[in-house]
Amino acid sequence: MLTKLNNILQIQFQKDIDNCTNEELYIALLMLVKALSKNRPLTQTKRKLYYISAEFLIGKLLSNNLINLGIYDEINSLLQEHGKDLSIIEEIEPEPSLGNGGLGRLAACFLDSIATLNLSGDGIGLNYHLGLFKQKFINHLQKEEANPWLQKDNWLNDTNIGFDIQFKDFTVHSHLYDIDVIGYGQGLNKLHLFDLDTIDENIVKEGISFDLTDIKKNLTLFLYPDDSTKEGQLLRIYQQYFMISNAAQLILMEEKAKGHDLKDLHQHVCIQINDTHPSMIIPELIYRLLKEGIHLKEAVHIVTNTCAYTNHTILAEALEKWPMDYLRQVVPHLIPIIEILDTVAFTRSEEEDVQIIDKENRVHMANMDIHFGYSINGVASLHTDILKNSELNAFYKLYPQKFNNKTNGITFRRWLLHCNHELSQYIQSLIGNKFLQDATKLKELLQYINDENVLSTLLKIKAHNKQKLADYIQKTMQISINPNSIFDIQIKRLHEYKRQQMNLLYIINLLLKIRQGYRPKTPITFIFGAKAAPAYVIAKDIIHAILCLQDIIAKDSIVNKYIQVVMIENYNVSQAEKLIPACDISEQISLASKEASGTGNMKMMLNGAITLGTEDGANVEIHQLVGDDNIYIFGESSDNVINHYTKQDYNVKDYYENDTEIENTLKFLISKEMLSIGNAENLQRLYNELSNKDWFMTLLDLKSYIQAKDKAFHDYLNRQNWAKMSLTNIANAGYFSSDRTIAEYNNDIWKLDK
Ligand code: F55
Repeated sequence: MLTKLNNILQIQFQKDIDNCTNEELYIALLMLVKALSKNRPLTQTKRKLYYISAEFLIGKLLSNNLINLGIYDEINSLLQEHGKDLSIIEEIEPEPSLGNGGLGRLAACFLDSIATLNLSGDGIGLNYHLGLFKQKFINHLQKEEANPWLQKDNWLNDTNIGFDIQFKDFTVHSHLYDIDVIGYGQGLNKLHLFDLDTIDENIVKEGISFDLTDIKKNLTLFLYPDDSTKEGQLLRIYQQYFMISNAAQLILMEEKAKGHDLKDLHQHVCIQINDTHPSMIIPELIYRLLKEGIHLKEAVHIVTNTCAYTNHTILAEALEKWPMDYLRQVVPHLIPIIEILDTVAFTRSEEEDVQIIDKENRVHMANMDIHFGYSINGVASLHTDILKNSELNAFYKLYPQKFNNKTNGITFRRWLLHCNHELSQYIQSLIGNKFLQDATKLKELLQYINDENVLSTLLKIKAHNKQKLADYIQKTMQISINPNSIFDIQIKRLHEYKRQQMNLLYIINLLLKIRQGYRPKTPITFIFGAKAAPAYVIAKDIIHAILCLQDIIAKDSIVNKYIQVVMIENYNVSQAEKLIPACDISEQISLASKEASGTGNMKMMLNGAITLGTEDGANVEIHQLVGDDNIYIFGESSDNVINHYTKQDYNVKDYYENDTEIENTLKFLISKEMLSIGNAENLQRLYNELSNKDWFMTLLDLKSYIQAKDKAFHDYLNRQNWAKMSLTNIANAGYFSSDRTIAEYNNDIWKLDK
């Protein structure tokens, strides 16, 4: 390996390993990995999957690729012998900015598992130049900046593939870049990212604003451009159509190249539609099959048996509905097809809930997916039940056989082996490495539940990871945190339903108690990481309030002995890799029924954190696996919450009007102290929202949250027992391997090797 590496360094920089810089070494390693992956054959199965997604939140790739190629340890020690440090070199890689949250990270975990299980399945998406914005905190406010991540040397392989994409008023020609997806031990697939050569990053003015109408220059600039205006919505439609028309053409091209008859498309291909963003692939494929001379009825049949849809949310505002008029302005050739599909759907059921085109002449993308796909799945068992029994009940009655659950998973290569090297080595020293193939083997750890040595080693590893995180925060943010405090961590997109505001109210409540003389037994560090969508006003107000509180506590010389708040700037995958191994308490506090699954919950559990959560999403399954004693569950059940919404009987005032403690906690948001640091506009708006509306029922669960959280902090003092809980969580995390999830997708939906 040394010879190979030195050869590359020689050709590229006329240097060898002993006198090259870390930057040069990073580039050489990137090239080495690319060369090695070329030696692997592309994965072949009888059928091929295409996973189409607006996001692939892949994270940095160097270390993961080295792990999956089986050469991480070899390279690591080789570098050490020459005075180099792989952990420093891997930092040089910019993080690809191709996703925003759970949906995108799930797609990335899935690609890893699909390749690892040696299934032929490629990802298809877009090559956003500036991706999701970079978050800056200025005057306690989130500011958005462009996030250029594409450097000269990168993981993209240029292809000479491109397609004509026809919009109403003009045609563009796409350009395909591929990233190798290297499985662990075996498997090689592609992530196909489509782009346009005419994109112009210079049209971005201050922050992230740009001319929304200059499609040839802006099409693949940003992920999720602001869609609060008509122009913004049109741009999203342009992006989506560009993605799926490229996908359709690539798929049909590959099928023809294999000599397959397009009439047999569904025998050879399946397409997983990740949320509704790629839904236009359905009418687009029908359109293209018609052009190939296939009759309408047959085309509809073929496409229906090719496409499968995954739902990631029940939030109405996140289920896409595009006005027919907008679609007509961008892709008029799809209009007659959508109208036909709408008519066919109407013949199957006249019920309003299942129509494709609604009374306001908007196309319900999810409805089209369910009628004209052969599978619809939710992403955790509770979520799928809610889809079947309430949200999509009308569809469930129509097509019960299409509905299935696929509880999410995470790749243990990134979320254990890579991010927590010490823990993964230690687990291997205890139970061997069989769990790397079959994650449920982690259960064998349970034999050590009373082994004091093992328990104290687990605590020691956690302490190391906390120290490393503290060093990182010191270095990058110049904030010093106490590594001996409890690390209570909430990291996820900012959304009212995820209830970062409830965590905030807990901290305010605790601050007030400390001022009244209460003394926590162990200091606590509350860590947040979250980006808010640029147009999501209240979410940005919540960030503002957290940042103000962070300051107030830091400046209070009594309170700061006991608690500290740190909000991490620009939370992303690379930071998650540092935060998760250091987590003691994993905050999963969404309003029951609203978090489809969550996957951060699984990552933290796997790394030995204890969940503090509601019975929502996959928390329900975590709870079942670890039992009552190894998790902190609180709050109203999803049934009760759904009832409150149906009856519209939740009145937030009931929860503070006769409760001065809660009232004072709320009022702190607009106290002189907060207003002296923050902006009246933001704080008052947040206060009004919470005290008048509280759409996501923060106050409904606040009391039981406080109780459960206090108990967790109290239990933390019993270190031995805490270590047992931690071990139990790690041991039961095997179920959440994305290898299991993908095996289920394959058995029930894709059937790639049949
Ligand atoms: C982004 C843009 C739009 Cl228009 C709609 C949704 C999203 C998005 O980011 N969704 C998302 O991340 N959903 C999450 O998917 C995860 C994977 O299934 C779930 O674990 C999580 O509960 C869900 O919120």
